[in-house]
Amino acid sequence: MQEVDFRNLTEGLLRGERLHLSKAITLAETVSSALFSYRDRLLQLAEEAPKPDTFRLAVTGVPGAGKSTLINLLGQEWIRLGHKVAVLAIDPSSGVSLGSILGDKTRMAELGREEKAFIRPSPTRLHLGGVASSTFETIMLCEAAGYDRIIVETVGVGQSEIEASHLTDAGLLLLVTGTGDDLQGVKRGILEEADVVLVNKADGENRERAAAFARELQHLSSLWPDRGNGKKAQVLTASITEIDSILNVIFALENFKMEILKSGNFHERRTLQVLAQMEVIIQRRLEEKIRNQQFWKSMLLESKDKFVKPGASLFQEVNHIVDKVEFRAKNNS
Ligand SMILES: Nc1nc2c(ncn2[C@@H]2O[C@H](COP(=O)(O)OP(=O)(O)OP(=O)(O)O)[C@@H](O)[C@H]2O)c(=O)[nH]1
Ligand SMILES: [Mg+2]
Repeated sequence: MQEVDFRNLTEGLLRGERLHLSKAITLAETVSSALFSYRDRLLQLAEEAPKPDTFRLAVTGVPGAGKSTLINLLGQEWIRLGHKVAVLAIDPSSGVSLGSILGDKTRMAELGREEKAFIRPSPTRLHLGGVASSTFETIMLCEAAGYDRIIVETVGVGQSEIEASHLTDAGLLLLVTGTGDDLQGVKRGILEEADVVLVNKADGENRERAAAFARELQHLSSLWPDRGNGKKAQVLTASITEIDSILNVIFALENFKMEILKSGNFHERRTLQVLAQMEVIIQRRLEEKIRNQQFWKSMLLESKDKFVKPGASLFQEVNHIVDKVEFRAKNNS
């Protein structure tokens, strides 16, 4: 990368150009050591850039619950209200990702055509570091480009939900009736990450059942512990066939945002997230530094050679290498 390309990239990013935002995210995710200094400058710049008043939302729910379909509508409504919307996906499992990315292309087609929308399927399967290791940086870049409503969609129920909830201001959980998502099937841990719970696909034959399920959940939510913000999850029903139900979701979310802003919980939560990210990013950078040093590469090769013959000890080698790394660090300081 040349200096002039970098300048183009950052200027375009700050102007809010989608193409430049895309390229900036790719640079932030680079594994090429030649680009690390550009990446670091980019992130610093993005951090310092003036940003709109932003709101980050995690959308979770079992596969097929209707997340992408809902985000498509939610995003368009937000844009009509004057916002710029970025949609990111966290997808830890390589198996599903291709299918869901293809599916999302069609399910979010209308939103994708909006000038003020940016949709980025997650390339997490390319990461060595596991689940969406750079989603935080991606969020920051989107905000530097002027996007003020950031939606993080997760695929599957599990680790990615927890991850997403640590990166966002609010959690929207989608449930559907009649798919084992009854009360026994709903994992408590997942409910606890939600600020707004949607019983989705409340239409046709499902309508009554969804309403009853929502009532049960609302009752249960009064028994769940809150997320430390003094607020119980709000339960709603929704269907793509009723635009009013989508507007209600927006209303509930914006309301929630206003309340946590007022109570101070919004800033408290973001500060904790920054501190948690600081640790994660430092660890990643340290690993990167070690991995790129010649001594590390030759040490690994040497150790691997020992395993050509039987009898070598895994843990002896591990300890030996860790000691050496520590010794070098001490002597360099
Ligand atoms: N009847 C009805 N169907 C819906 C509704 N919302 C979504 N669907 C359908 O449910 C199916 C799954 O929707 P998606 O939006 O792809 O679900 P998802 O949660 O994003 O799925 P993954 O990304 O695979 O986890 C699609 O066929 C949608 O058309 C709804 O409100 N009512
Ligand atoms: Mg989806």
